[in-house]
Amino acid sequence: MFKYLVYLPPHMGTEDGRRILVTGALGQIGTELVIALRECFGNENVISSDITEIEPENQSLYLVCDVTNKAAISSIIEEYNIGQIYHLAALLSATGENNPELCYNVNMNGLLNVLELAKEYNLRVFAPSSIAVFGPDTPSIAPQTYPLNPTTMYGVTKVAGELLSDYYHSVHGVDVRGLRYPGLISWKMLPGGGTTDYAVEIYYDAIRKGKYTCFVNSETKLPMMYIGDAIRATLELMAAPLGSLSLHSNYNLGAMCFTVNELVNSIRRIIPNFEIDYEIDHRQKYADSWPDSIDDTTARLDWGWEPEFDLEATTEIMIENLKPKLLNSM
Ligand code: NAD
Ligand code: AKB
Repeated sequence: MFKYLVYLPPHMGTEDGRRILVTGALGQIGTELVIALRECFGNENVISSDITEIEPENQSLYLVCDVTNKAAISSIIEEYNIGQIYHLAALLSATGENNPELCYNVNMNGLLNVLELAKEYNLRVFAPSSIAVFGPDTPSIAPQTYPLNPTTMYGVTKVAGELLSDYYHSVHGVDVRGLRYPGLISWKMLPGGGTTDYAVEIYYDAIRKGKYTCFVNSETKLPMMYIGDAIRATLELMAAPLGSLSLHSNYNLGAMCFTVNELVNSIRRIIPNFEIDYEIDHRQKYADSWPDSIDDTTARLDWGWEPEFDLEATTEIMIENLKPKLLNSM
C-alpha cells in the first residue's frame, strides 16, 4: 500500500471538486501515475491525455492532446472542469538530443502553455524536473543548490523549466511544484528514450535472453529510483501544505545509486547465469555529465520524503513482475 494514502484517503475526490488532467500520460511515469491518482481521487476525476491515438476500448477518460497546442489544452480545461495538471509530456535526454529543436519546442512551449493556462484558470501544476539539470561540473553527490550547467538540450529545457515554473509562482502566484527525478525503474511501461533506460532494459533482456548489451560502461554510476517511490513522492509533494515548502519546482529526490556492475550483480543473485557485454554509444557522454548521487535533505525536511526501495528490493520486484509478463508473451 502506498504511504500517501495515510493522508489521502482513496476516492475522496479533489479538494476543489475539479478534475485532474495528466499530459504525456502514456509514458513511463504517466502509466503508473494515472492509476495512483485514480485510486486516490476516483476514476471519474482523472483525465489522461497524450499525443497518440489509442485503441477504442482504452479510450475512456483518455483524450488526444498535443501540449504545444495551447487551445487544445484550454478546451479540455473548460470542457472537463480541470483544476490540476500533472504535466508529464516531454522528450527525454536521448530522444531530445536526436531532435533538439523538437525537444525545446515540446519541453519549453508545452510547459509555458500549461503555466499560462494555470494562471488563467487558477490551476495547480506538477511539472517534473530531472537529475539532467546538473552538468559535469557538479560534485558527485549533487547538492540541492549548485550552478546548473547541463550539456544536453534536455537538461537545458529542465533548468529553464524550473526557472519558468518559479517565475510563475513568484510573479503570478501559481502553485506549481516539481521534483528532480533520478532515473526511474519500472516494469509496466518501458522508458521513453532516456539515458537511464539501460537500468530497465537490462531486466527485460536478463529474463528474455539471459544476456544484455549495455550502452554505458560497467562503472557508470547514476541516481536511480523504483517507480513506486517516484509515484509516492509525487503525490506526497502535491499533498504537502504550500506553506511547508521552501522550494517549488526543483526538489532533489534520491533513493539509491549504483554502478552497472552492481546492478548486474544484483540480477545475478536471482539469475546466476546472466551475462553482460558492452557497446558504448553517445549516451555514455550524457551519463558522465550527471552526478553519481543526489542530496535530497531539503525534500526530507520540508515534506518528509523517505524512499522505500533499494537496489535489491527493486531487482526482486522487477524480476517477479516481468517474468510472467515476458514469458507469457514469448
Ligand atoms: P516518457 O517519454 O515515457 O513519456 C512522455 C510522454 O510524452 C510520451 O507518452 C509521449 O507520447 C508524450 N509526448 C511527447 N510529445 C508530446 C506532445 N507534444 N504532446 C503531448 N504528449 C507528448 O517520459 P516519462 O519518463 O514518463 O517522463 C515524464 C516526465 O518526467 C518528463 O518531464 C521527464 O523529463 C521527467 N523525468 C522522467 C525520468 C524517468 O526516468 N522516466 C527521470 C527524470 C525526469
Ligand atoms: C533520462 O535518462 O533522460 C531520464 C532522466 C534521468 O531525466 N531518465
